[in-house]
Amino acid sequence: MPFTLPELPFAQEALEPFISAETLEYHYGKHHQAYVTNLNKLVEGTPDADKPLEDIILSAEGGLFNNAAQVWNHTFYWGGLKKGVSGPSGALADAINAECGSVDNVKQALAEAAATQFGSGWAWLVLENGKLKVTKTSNADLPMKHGQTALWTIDVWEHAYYIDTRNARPKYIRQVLDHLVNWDAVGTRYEAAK
Ligand code: MN3
Repeated sequence: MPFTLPELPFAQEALEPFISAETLEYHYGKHHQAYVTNLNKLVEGTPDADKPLEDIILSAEGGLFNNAAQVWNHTFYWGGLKKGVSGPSGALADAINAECGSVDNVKQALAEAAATQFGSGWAWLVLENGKLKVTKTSNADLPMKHGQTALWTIDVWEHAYYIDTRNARPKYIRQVLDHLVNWDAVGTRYEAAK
């Protein structure tokens, strides 16, 4: 069965004014869709056509890996965004305070990783050997290729922010970290992974 573009977990206007509906029209409707379309072309008629997405990501290289990983990365990115979630709670909040000192420290580390990722890529909050860690990856690369469990990500490809903040990547990063982190989703992911 072909891979399909998962539905966005929010309305296209839901993240405004920080991420516009126009950005989502292109980023979700064109870019994410293109990765799905390309992935389907690459696996058609091959044994990968019937494999789960994560199996393809873990075994593939080159164009197949890039498209499969980008399908996963974008679905994961959307799932971590929501306007108006005040902050982490429960076990995630406890772990952040114990391991990182404060939520602000985590946000600062994510902002730095996202701003200093040279060229296209992603910054991540991951779980590695049971501990929280902030990382960054280039292009389509992602934590599962490195034995880590992703908890949250921010897309720093130019297509993620150029419509809204033009060349000002740090402004996009700051707005996402201050207003759009779905800490409830991060908490659920943490509970499932720890
Ligand atoms: Mn993107």
